[in-house]
Amino acid sequence: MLLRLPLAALAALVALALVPALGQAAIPGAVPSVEYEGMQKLKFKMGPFTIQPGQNEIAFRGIDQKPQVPGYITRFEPNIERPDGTVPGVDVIHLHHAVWLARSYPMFASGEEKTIYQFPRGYGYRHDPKDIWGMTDMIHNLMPNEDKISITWEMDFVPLDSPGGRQIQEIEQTWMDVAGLKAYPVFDAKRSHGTKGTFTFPDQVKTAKERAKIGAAQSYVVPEDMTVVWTAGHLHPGGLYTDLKVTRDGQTRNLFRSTAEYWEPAGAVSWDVAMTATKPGYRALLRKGDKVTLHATYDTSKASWYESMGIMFMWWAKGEQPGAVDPFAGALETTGAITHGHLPENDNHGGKKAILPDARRLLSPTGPRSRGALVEISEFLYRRGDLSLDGQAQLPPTVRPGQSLTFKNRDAGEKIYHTITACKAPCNRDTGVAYPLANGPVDFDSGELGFGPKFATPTENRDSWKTPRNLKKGTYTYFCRVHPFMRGAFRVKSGKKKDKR
Ligand SMILES: [Cu+2]
Repeated sequence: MLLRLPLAALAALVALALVPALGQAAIPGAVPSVEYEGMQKLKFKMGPFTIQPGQNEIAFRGIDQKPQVPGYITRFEPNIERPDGTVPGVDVIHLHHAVWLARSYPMFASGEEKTIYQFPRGYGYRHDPKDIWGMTDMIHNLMPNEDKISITWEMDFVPLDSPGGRQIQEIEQTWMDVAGLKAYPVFDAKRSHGTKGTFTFPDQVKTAKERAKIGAAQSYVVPEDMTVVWTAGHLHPGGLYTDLKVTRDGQTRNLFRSTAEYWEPAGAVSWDVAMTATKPGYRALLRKGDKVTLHATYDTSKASWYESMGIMFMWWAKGEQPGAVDPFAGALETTGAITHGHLPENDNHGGKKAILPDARRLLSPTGPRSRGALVEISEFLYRRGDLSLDGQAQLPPTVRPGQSLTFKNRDAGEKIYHTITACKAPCNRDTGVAYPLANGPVDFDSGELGFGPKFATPTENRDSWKTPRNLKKGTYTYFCRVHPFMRGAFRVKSGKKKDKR
């Protein structure tokens, strides 16, 4: 339960710079600020941090700078940037997630969808300079080289004693999470899950193993009358929408659907997306005892999605606010609007041209390379059958039907985690935000091979994995979900002479 950890347990405080917001490239199509008299536009930057080659780690950090006077945060705009101020491509470095914490609870959060929090006029998060701030984040380096990244956030801040401050009412937040609260609340949305190409978690969960992933924060019982004034969802690629629903006296109504609106030409498969948030006039009245539940729906028609999330942050004011609509009595507008436009960091979609050989056309290895059922992974290479290698090492190692090949991650000691994840052959095109996908003819996935405490790493806590024994004859291509430029192949074939390849 990371989010309940005392912040004193966080890593050493990191110096944080307050930089002027002037000259910053505006986010395209950003929802406009709600202006208040006396409002300050602040930009904070934490870092730069050195991001290790291939890093996919959860970090805990203290934040030692924040507004020094009491007031209200009315807008929050998260991002990452390089030391030169540019935003890296999402296919190179991405903000898997970042959660800003205060009073030992999530305050703001973002993933690569970079939703802008803009609270409606008259409402804000009350900041007390005595609050202790921290952060947990996961910056994912998809490349095998070191990088430097800062996490930035821009805030509209209205001091309590300013004319604007006196017009603002405090709102509080409830973290709804289909698989949380915990540091890494994830579930899988595979093609075999759900119906008609979509899967809703947890509604369509069938197995006990999947059921165990349902989080305590999937539901929330309203402790006193309140009015929800803002919410938006967080999903990973493949995500279609998150639904917040409310149940009262056995009846259920929709509270809000946050929809993933994709610019991605390949559809719901990448981070080239924005989530819808509630519109400025949204006021949903909840009564004491109402049960609010969260549901996350993924597209499972094109690919399987591993380590997926479904989160909605629900912001509310106490009591019945002016204009509040009781979802059981009136017509509540349950759809919203995106908070920004297409982001240029998502422009490299990938999959345009073949840059590696088609493994189905490669011969099987001969000589010493042909023996042994172990494939070691080191320095971002599958040492046998990696499509970027040459000669015998590139040829797909073979295994007889009913047997399996073992993969062992030798990079695990460097805290570099790899996966072996099925992708549809030839799986040899250029890497981008939408390529490759986990869309092999059958699903297999090793999970992230590596070690570390489950609450603080995405790993499986093992460094090896065996291919399924039930694969039919043929050539199987795979990639690493953590470093999608890594591609390999293996082959299931009988020992008979006619099986030439
Ligand atoms: Cu990898």
